[in-house]
Amino acid sequence: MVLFWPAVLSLVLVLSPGAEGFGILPGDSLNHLEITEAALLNATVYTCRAVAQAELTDFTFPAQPYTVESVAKACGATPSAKTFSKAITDIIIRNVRVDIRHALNGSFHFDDEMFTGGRKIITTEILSIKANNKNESYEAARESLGKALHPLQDYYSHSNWVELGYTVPNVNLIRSDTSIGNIAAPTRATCRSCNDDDCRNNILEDIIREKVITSGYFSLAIIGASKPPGKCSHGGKVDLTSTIEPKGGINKDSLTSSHGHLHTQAANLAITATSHLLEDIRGAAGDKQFLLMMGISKGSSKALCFVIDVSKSMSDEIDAVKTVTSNIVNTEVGTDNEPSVYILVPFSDPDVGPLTKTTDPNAFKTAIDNLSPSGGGDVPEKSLSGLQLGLTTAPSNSEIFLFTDAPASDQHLKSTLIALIERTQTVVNFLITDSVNTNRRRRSTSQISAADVQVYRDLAQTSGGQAIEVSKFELSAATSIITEASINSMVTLLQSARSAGVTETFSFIVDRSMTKVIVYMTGSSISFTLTSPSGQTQSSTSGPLIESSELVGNFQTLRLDVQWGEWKLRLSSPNIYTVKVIGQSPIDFLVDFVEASQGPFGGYDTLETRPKVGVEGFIVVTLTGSSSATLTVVDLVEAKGSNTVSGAIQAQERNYLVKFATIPAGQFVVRVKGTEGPSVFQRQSPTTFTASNLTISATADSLLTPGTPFVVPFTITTSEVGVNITIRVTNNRGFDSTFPTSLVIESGNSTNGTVTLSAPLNTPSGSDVTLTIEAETPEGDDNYVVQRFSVFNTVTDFSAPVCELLSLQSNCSSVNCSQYMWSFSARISDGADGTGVERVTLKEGNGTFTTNPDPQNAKSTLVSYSSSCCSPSMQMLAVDKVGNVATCTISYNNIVTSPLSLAPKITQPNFVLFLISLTFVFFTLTK
Ligand SMILES: *[C@@H]1O[C@H](CO)[C@@H](O)[C@H](O)[C@H]1NC(C)=O
Ligand SMILES: *[C@@H]1O[C@H](CO)[C@@H](O)[C@H](O)[C@H]1NC(C)=O
Ligand SMILES: *[C@@H]1O[C@H](CO)[C@@H](O)[C@H](O)[C@H]1NC(C)=O
Ligand SMILES: *[C@@H]1O[C@H](CO)[C@@H](O)[C@H](O)[C@H]1NC(C)=O
Ligand SMILES: *[C@@H]1O[C@H](CO)[C@@H](O)[C@H](O)[C@H]1NC(C)=O
Ligand SMILES: *[C@@H]1O[C@H](CO)[C@@H](O)[C@H](O)[C@H]1NC(C)=O
Ligand SMILES: [Ca+2]
Repeated sequence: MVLFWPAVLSLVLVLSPGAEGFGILPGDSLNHLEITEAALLNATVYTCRAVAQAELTDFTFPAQPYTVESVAKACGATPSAKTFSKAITDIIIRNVRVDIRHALNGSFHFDDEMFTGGRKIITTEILSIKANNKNESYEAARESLGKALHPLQDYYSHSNWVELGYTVPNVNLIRSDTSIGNIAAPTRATCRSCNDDDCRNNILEDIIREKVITSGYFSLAIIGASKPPGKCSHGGKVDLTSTIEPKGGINKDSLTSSHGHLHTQAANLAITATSHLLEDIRGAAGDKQFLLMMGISKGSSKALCFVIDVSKSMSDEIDAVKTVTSNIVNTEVGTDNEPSVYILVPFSDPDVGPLTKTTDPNAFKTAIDNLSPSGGGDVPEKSLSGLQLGLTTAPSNSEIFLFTDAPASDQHLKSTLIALIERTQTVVNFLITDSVNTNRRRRSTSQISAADVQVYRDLAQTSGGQAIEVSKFELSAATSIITEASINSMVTLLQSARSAGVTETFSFIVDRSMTKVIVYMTGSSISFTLTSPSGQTQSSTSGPLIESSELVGNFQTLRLDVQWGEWKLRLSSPNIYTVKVIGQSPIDFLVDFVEASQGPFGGYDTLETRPKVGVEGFIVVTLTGSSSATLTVVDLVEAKGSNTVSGAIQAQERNYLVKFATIPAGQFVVRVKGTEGPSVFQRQSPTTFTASNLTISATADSLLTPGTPFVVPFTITTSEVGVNITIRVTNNRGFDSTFPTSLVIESGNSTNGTVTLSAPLNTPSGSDVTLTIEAETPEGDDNYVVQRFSVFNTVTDFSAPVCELLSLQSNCSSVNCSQYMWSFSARISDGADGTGVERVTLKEGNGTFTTNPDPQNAKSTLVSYSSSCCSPSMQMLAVDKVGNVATCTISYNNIVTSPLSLAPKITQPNFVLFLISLTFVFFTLTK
């Protein structure tokens, strides 16, 4: 089997702790990150090939080793490189996090012979992933996927599966309804002592001979270690059970582990097992949905998300949105700019929603066309609740457009929204009509005051978006300008806000990868002077440096003549103003705050909170869109000034760990510089980040059962004892929650609390809920933790559908196959207790394939197929409603090989005896 050596050692040193599970040790050992990345890249390549085959388009395998960029390109989805990279990182983070959050729970690592517990984690997460994908909750699916893969991969390192001589994965680990295998009895001895230098033969001969499955025991302490007599240990320096008789260990985590001589076999089996699990998820989801889970789509991979005030006064605005949506759908569908998902959130007061989330542009258009102004009126509207739903529904790093002519009636949500913006790094643009700035003549009470607009401005600025104030007549023009840039996948070169009266010169670099450069300014009476790299200057919109410009309301756009090199832009205004420079380029970056784990294995985990102010801090930067770009500088730049803190970069191929001696107080952005060949590039995070003196952490199981109270414990820590902390808790689904509204920091500098969430019984399985817990000191220092939980209903259907052949006809002969045909009909059923057949699709075969509902049984589907005899076999995939997958292979001339289904009823054609193949297997595994 080909072993993939990913080009990236990437997050290895950053995120992967060493000791438990495939780790990072010297030599060419493979760790969880590499195993997972190799399998994800491979599964994506094969899925894209299947899609290409179905669409009759060409497909070329990328060269080995695969990379994010080469796979995205082979998939015809080059602009998806960033979302693909993010999806892989999200899955890997969840995998590696298991070592940090569940270091000592044997089930998560198949230690301590905890086979039942380990399999339960895997199979439960698989069902949850399938439910999430069906519900298009792809981010939740990725989180569960990472969590499922960790124990699955560890099995091959920590059990004796490899020592038993198996060269294929244990298929029962991803099935719920089978025996895992011949597991050693609790009292049965499995190992003898060995010397650390040579533990190759420490597993007892009878265990090997009888193919008894066991795994190593693991503990950081001798006291309290519960290794029963005669059992194997995990082994290695941190595992103290390996110092108790029988001494030594059996793990294959690296080449230098106790059974390091089997590391490569174990790692390869882990890759294959990961591939099988992915194949199962893909079968249940369908190819296109699987690719969406991986962040790959034709087009831009970006969401188009509108949050619209639909109260009475909004009819002109709604018409403008209809026009702009039509234009986008008409011009972008089928191009590289086509959005991957469309989201619509209408709001007034008290109504928010219903939410529309669809991949079908026409369904989106219809939803927009059906909007009509109603309710609300001359009162503030629930704009922030609408935005909360948009922010928790759109994928991370999206761009949202909010339309309103009213102040927010729910301003208490402002800090929650800032938390969501910082966590998702989504850009929010406000299109505000009827504000005092744009409607000076009218003096209606419904106008938005300057103070009310400030809430929108603050949110826009934190997210790197614009707060555009225009008249109703200018709205279409403003919307076209701002959405055009968004769907064109522009990168941010510079973004800043300044107080009234400040004059400042900003600089930005236009690099060779850039094909368009646009400057946005919001404010009034802004004067500017542009200086090009060659030293030319220009202070008005007409001149050689500016190709075109538009001014609508408070929003000025300059499209620059693209000249490589460093530009300068001097700005001044008697009023507050913002400036943003964006450019079209494939090269971009992802940034995540991480913290060093205090756990036994070290490593770094991503933060779901603000980083701690005034102390050492770390971020991980990933460059996307170029395989040859190198990161050279990472700075945290004050958002309202120019002070910077520079980071120390530790390069790890595609990813970088960046260490800052002190995380600054106040708002800051992340600015990176790098090189690609001779070109120097500069990018900036659109999002503005803030650090805090408080730390907050929450750990809860990720699956929430409707109707059952779900408890989320959290801890707040700060250096001052006795502080009274205000707690706010919100969720995006309107679920009931109970929590303490204030907590006092006790001795030990921390305090604990719990949130109890209750999802109503009718909440659909596979949906998710985003919970935000906020903590604020009397001085206004605040921090939060944002967590997403999957809603998951217990599943009782573990059986895949079965295929039953009803009739088969053929007159194929060995000569001239093209003159002859074969055909069959079959029933695909899911059993009386099954959830029913959801979908049957043709996987291989060139014939005509049709499916029809079974008039006799609502849980079954009828299939008919006819094909030229030149294509002698076919394969179809049958999926039930909870995602159990079966593959049926049928050919006209084979023997029945696996009558697992009901006995085939064969209608015998008049003259020839036919031999039928009816194999029934779970995904690619033949037993
Ligand atoms: C790559 O994926 C294909 C399709 O799922 C699978 O058949 C193959 O075994 C995988 N290769 C590896 C090395 O996992
Ligand atoms: C609590 O914080 C104070 C002030 O920073 C510090 O001196 C003290 O050591 C902390 N106590 C604990 C138990 O962490
Ligand atoms: C903390 O503050 C809240 C609200 O400000 C107040 O109701 C509560 O009594 C305070 N708790 C203590 C222990 O002072
Ligand atoms: C909070 O909970 C943790 C873990 O359950 C515990 O170790 C700690 O002592 C608790 N702290 C307080 C202040 O109750
Ligand atoms: C954190 O604490 C320091 C010193 O106590 C203080 O100067 C600073 O303003 C605080 N930071 C925040 C974000 O409140
Ligand atoms: C379908 O046709 C293609 C090209 O004609 C051929 O390569 C392929 O093997 C056929 N598939 C089956 C299942 O017969
Ligand atoms: Ca079933």
